[in-house]
Amino acid sequence: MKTAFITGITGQDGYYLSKLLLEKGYIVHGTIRRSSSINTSRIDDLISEFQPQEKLILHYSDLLDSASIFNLINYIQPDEIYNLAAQSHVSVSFQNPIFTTQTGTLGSLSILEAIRRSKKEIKFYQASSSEMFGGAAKVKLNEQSILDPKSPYAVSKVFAHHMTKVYRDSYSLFSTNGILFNHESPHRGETFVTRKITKAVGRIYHGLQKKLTLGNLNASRDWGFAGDYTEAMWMMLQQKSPDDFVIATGETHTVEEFAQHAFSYVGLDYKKYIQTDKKYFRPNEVDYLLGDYEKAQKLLGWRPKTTFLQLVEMMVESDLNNAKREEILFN
Ligand code: NAP
Ligand code: G4F
Repeated sequence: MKTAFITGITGQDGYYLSKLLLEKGYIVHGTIRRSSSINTSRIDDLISEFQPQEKLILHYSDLLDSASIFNLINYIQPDEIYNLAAQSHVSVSFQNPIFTTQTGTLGSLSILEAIRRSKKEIKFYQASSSEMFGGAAKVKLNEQSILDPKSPYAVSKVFAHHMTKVYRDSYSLFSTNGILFNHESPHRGETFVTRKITKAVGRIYHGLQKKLTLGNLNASRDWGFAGDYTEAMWMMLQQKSPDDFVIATGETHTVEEFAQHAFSYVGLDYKKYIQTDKKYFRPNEVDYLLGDYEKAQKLLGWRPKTTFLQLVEMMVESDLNNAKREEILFN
């Protein structure tokens, strides 16, 4: 029976990855941060099912507390570590650059150091990001493409990405970078653009909201489904040797196209509801992201299973249900 340690288990990917590993029979340890209100809502169903059987074990920790990371890795002795924890909102990284950078850089390095000092061979997954590419040119990006980060978030991801390679090459660690393009789901944080749109569609449809205010509608993203992408993370750690992989769909769509499909799914014309406000524009925008997942397909046998339209529909359906519940509760 394998043991996995997941940082950032309370996030979107933490939910899908821990669900997958628990279903595969893993013992899963995860870190949660102490906050004044409980922040485990995304994994509550997994907690109810797997915590009583001691298959899911949660520990208070923060990536900035390197002592706690060291102690946990020493205590858990995991076979695999998935480093998903990050201040992952690009726009917020301009407002909180130091926290974002410290978490993204020193946090990852603390884990790599703990693995280097461990007697056990521990496989490591680093959550790298397509944001590292900067998205200035309209080209398909792969593992060889030049990194040109445009935000504090992206710079911190470049640091961890390179450090993961340095530890692989210098100390023969099994350390892997998954360069994941945007991936979404009904569990996506509500301030990322896809979820902000689908949540608004649900609420507008149920009469709980009138307008949706967004920023740059022309930005283009390669959007996939988080459930498909977390499976790729696991596949990377089942290989004989460590490597870096781009995970993407090979299709790109603008924010406006996403909104158009989301509104039209419930028979509404998005143009009647969307307005823009400068406050949602970024100091430096990543205009265009499109990924080439050929290497992952060849070596991992991975390909995306969910189409763009299926993703939009899945998210709208879920937010229609959420809005319906809200309507019943508060009206
Ligand atoms: P998410 O929903 O924002 O989850 C981030 C997780 O990190 C949460 O559990 C959060 O805890 C935790 N966290 C934040 N700061 C921390 C700290 N200092 N110490 C410990 N934990 C901390 O992000 P996601 O979408 O699941 O993404 C997972 C990882 O993949 C992130 O590293 C992200 O940067 C990267 N990534 C995501 C995408 C994407 O499209 N989703 C694409 C490429 C790469 P709280 O719940 O307490 O806030
Ligand atoms: O949904 P977003 O905030 O995601 P972004 O910036 O692409 O970052 C996400 O994907 C990265 C992978 O490439 C991850 F590494 C990162 O952790 C995160 O998960 O914004 C997408 C696009 C941007 O161009 C933004 O300017 O949508 C545009 N946008 C337009 N209006 C908006 C809004 N973004 C947000 N969050 N909110 C808006 O109102």
